[in-house]
Amino acid sequence: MVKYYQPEIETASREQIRAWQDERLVKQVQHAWDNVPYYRKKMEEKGLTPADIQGTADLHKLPFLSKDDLREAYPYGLLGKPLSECVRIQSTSGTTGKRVVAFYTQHDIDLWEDCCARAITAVGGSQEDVCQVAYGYGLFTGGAGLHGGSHKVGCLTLPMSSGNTDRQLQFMTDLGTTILCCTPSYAAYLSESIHECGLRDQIKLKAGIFGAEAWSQKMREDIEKGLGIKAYDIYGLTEISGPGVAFECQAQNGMHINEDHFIAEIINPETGEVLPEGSKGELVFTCITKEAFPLIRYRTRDICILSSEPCPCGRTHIKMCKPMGRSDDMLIVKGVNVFPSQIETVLLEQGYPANYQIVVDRVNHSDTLEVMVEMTPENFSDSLAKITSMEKKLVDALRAMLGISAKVRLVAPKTIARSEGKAVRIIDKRKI
Ligand code: DLL
Repeated sequence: MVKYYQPEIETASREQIRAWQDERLVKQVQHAWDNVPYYRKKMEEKGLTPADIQGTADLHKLPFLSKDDLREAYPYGLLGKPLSECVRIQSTSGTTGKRVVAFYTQHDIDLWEDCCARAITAVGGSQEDVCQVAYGYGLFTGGAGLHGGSHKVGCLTLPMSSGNTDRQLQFMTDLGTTILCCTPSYAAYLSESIHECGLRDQIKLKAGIFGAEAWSQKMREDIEKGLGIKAYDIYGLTEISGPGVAFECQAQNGMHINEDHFIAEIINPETGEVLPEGSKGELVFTCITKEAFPLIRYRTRDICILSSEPCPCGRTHIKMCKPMGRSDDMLIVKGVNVFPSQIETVLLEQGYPANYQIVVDRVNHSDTLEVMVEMTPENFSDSLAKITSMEKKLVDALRAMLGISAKVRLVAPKTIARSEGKAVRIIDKRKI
């Protein structure tokens, strides 16, 4: 029996899950009311007291929290426990504005690591595995979360952090890494490097746990083929603990949300109205077991769909699809909504690698959209006529997908800087 597969929790009936959520939500609202004056004020502004919240059926009455609240309350305004009981902070990877700082008690760390352990177990991980954690360590939650999860499962943990690719490959081959955890862009880069160094026969990888940024189905297929593994998605955000809020099982068809710790809702991002299951909208989380940072109805800005269709793996926790974009980083170009993931889909479908940059600018009051993408070593050419014809094909495909025209610039392989963490794919000069 694998230790971190917890069937009594992960395959509980929907009624049982609902009963846990009802009970824990009531307790959490009382905890926030008693200990987080910032949230108590928000409830009072809506004329609410904890007595109004008897279970999940009342969740919709509660006020939302957003990144703006976190900035306003920075750093301690949303703390639910005295600082003396907190043992850790983690912080967002964002580079603009004030950073978001999240606090953890030891209990919170334990629950977070349990969630990551579930994710590792779901991809077949056990104490027989060597787990290479190549997410960034430090303030970013990726390294710390998967590291803790790997320990709990009992894997031999390689705390590599991101970067230093030569060293990653050396440990991967010398120590026989079987599970790789990193961003999908770094996984793609590692795959490229493994092929270049002729190491494909020397690696023992069987699975990868890749998340923290958007990646398409086509990118999954490329990574799986390149590394000879199964590539699984993992989702999370610093505010709600970090990776492991949701994770993919072997069905590779959506990520199970750890519903004994988090309640998920989908709302209309414009109106805040709660939408029925199956609708596309903004994902909102309520943490029902966290002590130090008890966020209630936190708006993630991630656009998503939830589904409680039975999963072949037997888990009953609701699944979220891959985030389909963000309600806030959606680009509006010439009045048209453009999701970077649509552009990536076109590029990959046309046989280009996921090494691209999208540059948006405004010239003479009119928006311009430029997509810079690398040629592959196979289709690389320095013939101007050939490049022009390849660019035209991409321009047409992008117009068909987006409904607007984009300028395409093909560049030589390895021209665009590689990312060791989250790739910087959008440069919106209009905001600079
Ligand atoms: O990215 C936590 C994480 C680390 C998740 C490692 C998975 C693996 P933040 O830096 O706070 O936390 O960024 C959170 O990243 O709101 C999503 O927009 C995006 N994101 C996270 N996971 C995925 C994913 C971490 N699997 C923000 N697919 C979230 C697409 C993701 N986007």
